Amino acid sequence: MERLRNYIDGVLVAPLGGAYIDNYNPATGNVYSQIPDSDERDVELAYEAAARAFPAWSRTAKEERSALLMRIADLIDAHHEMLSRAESTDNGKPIQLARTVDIPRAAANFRFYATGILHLSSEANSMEETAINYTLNEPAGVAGCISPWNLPLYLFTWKIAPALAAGCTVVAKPSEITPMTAFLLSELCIAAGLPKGVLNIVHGYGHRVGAAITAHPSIPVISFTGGTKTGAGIARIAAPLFKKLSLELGGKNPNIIFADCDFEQMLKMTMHSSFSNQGEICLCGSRIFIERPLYEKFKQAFVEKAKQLKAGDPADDKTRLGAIVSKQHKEKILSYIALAKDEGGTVLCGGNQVQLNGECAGGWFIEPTVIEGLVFDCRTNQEEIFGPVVTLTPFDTEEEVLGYANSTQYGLAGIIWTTNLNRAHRVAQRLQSGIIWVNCWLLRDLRTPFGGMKQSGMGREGGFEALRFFMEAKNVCIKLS
Ligand code: TXE
Repeated sequence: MERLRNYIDGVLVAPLGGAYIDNYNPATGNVYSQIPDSDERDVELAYEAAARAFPAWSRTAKEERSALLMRIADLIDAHHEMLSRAESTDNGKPIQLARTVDIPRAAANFRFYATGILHLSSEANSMEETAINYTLNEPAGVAGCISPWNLPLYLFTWKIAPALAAGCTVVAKPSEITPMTAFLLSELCIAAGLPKGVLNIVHGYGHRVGAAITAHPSIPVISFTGGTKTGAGIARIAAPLFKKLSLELGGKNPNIIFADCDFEQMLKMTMHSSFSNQGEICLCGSRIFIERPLYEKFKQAFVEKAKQLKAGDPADDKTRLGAIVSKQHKEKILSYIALAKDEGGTVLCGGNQVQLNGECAGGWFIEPTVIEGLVFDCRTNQEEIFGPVVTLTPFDTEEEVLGYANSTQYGLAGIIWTTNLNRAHRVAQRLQSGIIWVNCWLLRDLRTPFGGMKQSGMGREGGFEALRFFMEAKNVCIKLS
């Protein structure tokens, strides 16, 4: 069975403790590889390699760093099919999604920051005849990057690309649930000629490897994407060490549908925003609010479409709903469906685990599930489920739906469907979300700020903000004589 290795100081190495964790294929329920169960000693080795590499990398000309990152992007493109298959096997997502979203966007992340760093400028502030100030942006040091399992390579590269472009060296940890493409990336980095120690990838559990990165006294910057509870724990450790923190956490996003929307376009996109990646995207719209005159028509059409969406083998080109990432997560989703029923909800379709045949007989699949009849402030409508489960709630006024939409502890994304431009602006302004899509979903311009309000996180990724996050701004004030 394949054993993955850590990528430390430019080479692939076994964990010092010699222990491994089983890695499952969610579509079959079988262990298909093993990943290092690394500990603080491996993190320390990675840190030391990154610290040794930092002086040279941070002083490497931007053009040279850029060229190296472009080379990695080219290698991702050159291995597009292999990486797509690996992502689909490791995560359970449909191969079609990995091919069209995950892997192309991983390459795009590298290209975006490889070119972005060439355009980053700094400010000068003149105090007329008295003095002139200018700002230096200097790489912050060794950066810690911790990423989740839902969009494995996509979110991993969304952190390490800006960190490396900014001139930081990196100790990174992918999710132990989906380690494969990060491992394959380490092979591509070696092939690209990335200098040793610039990027180090340590595999293992969050409470061991992630915690060691977070608590490391000489890693001044932590970029994390994952659950809100984990993020809070990281913040508790990082705060007294005065680390710079970027936290991208959970969401419970509202999808607000007004009766004047373009119905067909809305319906098609609402299927995606509800069930893409089995609902395991922090930006999915899991609470669907429908203006009352449209409620019955929407409900009928949406449930009809949801019933047609069948879970299937992720490796099949035609599959649009794959496997749930882990057995434990599948149980969590099913427990929320049971809770929804306890809370008085009516399951309009789905609600059950799916039993496939053949190779996928032991896999973890759940039907697309649509629930109505719940009050806005019940647990089902307040807590992140992170699966193919949505609730439907009618509303009569803008004021009412804004109250529902803003009622959760989260504030990551919001979706608005309307052809009334004034209303779109008005509602967008009052939604407590860091990212708002009007008449679309998941349309991404990498220059825009990406992140959430309230308990959905801290800071914004994307654009120059991500580059500046990995840098320290230093003001130099020169008095003019
Ligand atoms: O996330 P975790 P999990 C949500 C979703 C999901 C829940 C838990 O609701 O059900 O989070 O998912 C590492 N110190 N999202 O268990 O545990 C861990 O190893 C440092 C939303 O995957 O937060 C992994 O690499 N690191 C989300 C990463 O943190 C620790 C995407 C995320 O794992 C750690 C995924 C610790 N103590 C899940 N414990 C989104 N917003 O995109 C764990 N980790």
